[in-house]
Amino acid sequence: MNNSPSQPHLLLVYPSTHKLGWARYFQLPSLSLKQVAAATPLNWRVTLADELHDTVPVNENFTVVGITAMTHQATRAYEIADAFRNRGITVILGGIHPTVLPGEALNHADAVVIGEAEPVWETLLDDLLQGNLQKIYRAPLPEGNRLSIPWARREIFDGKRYLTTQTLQASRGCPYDCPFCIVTPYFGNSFRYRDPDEIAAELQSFDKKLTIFLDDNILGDPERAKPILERMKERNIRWGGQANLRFAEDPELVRLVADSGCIGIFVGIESVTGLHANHPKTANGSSQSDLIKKIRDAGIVLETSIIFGFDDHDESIFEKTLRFLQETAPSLPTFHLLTPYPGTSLFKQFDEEGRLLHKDWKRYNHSEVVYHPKLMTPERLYKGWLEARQEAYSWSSIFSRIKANPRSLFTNLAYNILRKGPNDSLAKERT
Ligand code: B12
Repeated sequence: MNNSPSQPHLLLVYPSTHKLGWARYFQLPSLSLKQVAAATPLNWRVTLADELHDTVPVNENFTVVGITAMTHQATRAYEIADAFRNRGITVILGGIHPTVLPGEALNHADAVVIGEAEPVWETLLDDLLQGNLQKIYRAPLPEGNRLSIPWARREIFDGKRYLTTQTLQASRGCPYDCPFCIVTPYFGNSFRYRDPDEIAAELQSFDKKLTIFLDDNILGDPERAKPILERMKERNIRWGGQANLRFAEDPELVRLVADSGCIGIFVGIESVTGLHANHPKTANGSSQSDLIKKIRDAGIVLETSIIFGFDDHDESIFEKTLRFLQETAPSLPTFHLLTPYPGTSLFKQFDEEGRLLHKDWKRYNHSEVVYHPKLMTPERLYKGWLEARQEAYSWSSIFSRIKANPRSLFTNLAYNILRKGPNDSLAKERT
């Protein structure tokens, strides 16, 4: 690849509002930007500025700057975009927030990419070089169930330290459509899988063991997931990923996950009431407790994400949740505050009901209450969330979970200790 002054140069920016200290070395690099880099023609030079590690070089020159933004990053993304545009440098915004609110993003960008970069990025760069840049590049809504994506360009992470840069996707999309989630409304309800041979070839290119799948639901289609798990087992890979509890309804899949070098599965339990009418994920036949038990018995480390603040949650939800966690003992519970992200049906509902406290996007981060809960005050919800986190990571709770997970005792202990620190300091900082 040449590096001549005439070579077009793309700067990709991952905005961050806070510095993480040593914890930055345990983060995963942005797969979104890795894929944008992969879709960039090879005659372009590509540089990454990840604000967790780097200062964004706002005084340097680039042919174009591409910035990604989730909602909590949008305000910072706009600041960076404005700084470049004030110097006459072209800025493109993409990612979930600009996809949902392209009009807002266009106040800070020369063009916005709506949806996935792959189908439109090369055209955009050609238009730019020919002085014909359009304002909106809209990727068609994905269809069918085949996913073919260019291999990630991991060299953009060279020189930065992350937990691993070996992240990839086996699929995109999710078969469900939860009211608080943006994935299906904006990326369509097609669940697309890559060819197992293509995934195997990408895995083959990895030199270290630790690999993280960043799918919405890596086990969402058991018949497609199984061949991938077989290959990871053959290659002796250590891997983690996100799924849905219902994978435990298939005993063969559970066994395969356990045998395939899985270091942990993250699942959204969302609410232990499991009752809210529009929650399609909750058990069809088996209860959440049964499914957790099956996963635990197979020795799989399970991280469960709980959300507080649904409309059927009153003050008793905290106690009920802690009791549920004590009884079911998943390895690592995590707790989030319900956040109505723009573009979701939840956002529309709360906005129409006048329940949003503000639209200060940087505070839409799962750890602040940004709306009026139905059955308690925002303050009560916040306090309950903080206390639940603290209680779940008290030594007695940790030990009772570890006792219930004898097949992965040391891993569980290590993970829980790593989690306890940040939970304790958050509680200290905010109470
Ligand atoms: C993997 C993942 C994570 C990983 C991220 C790992 C990493 N560093 O890559 C982890 C677990 C760390 C994570 C954390 C969080 N996540 Co997350 N995550 C996802 C998930 C499941 C996939 C994202 C992904 O990488 N997809 C693959 C890439 C290739 O696709 P993509 O991001 O859509 O990018 C494509 C396009 O959007 C576009 N694009 C993106 N950026 C740009 C930029 C330019 C210039 C261009 C041209 C195009 C472009 O092109 C890309 C390639 O096609 C999504 C759900 C989803 N399906 O989007 C949620 C999601 C993005 N996360 C979400 C949230 C809320 C969070 C957290 C805030 C949750 C929390 N409080 O803990 C944190 C924030 C962490 C942080 N660093 O700030 C929300 C964001 C909602 C919103 N409106 O902001 C999502 C959409 C989940 C949801 N169901 O609502 N997440």
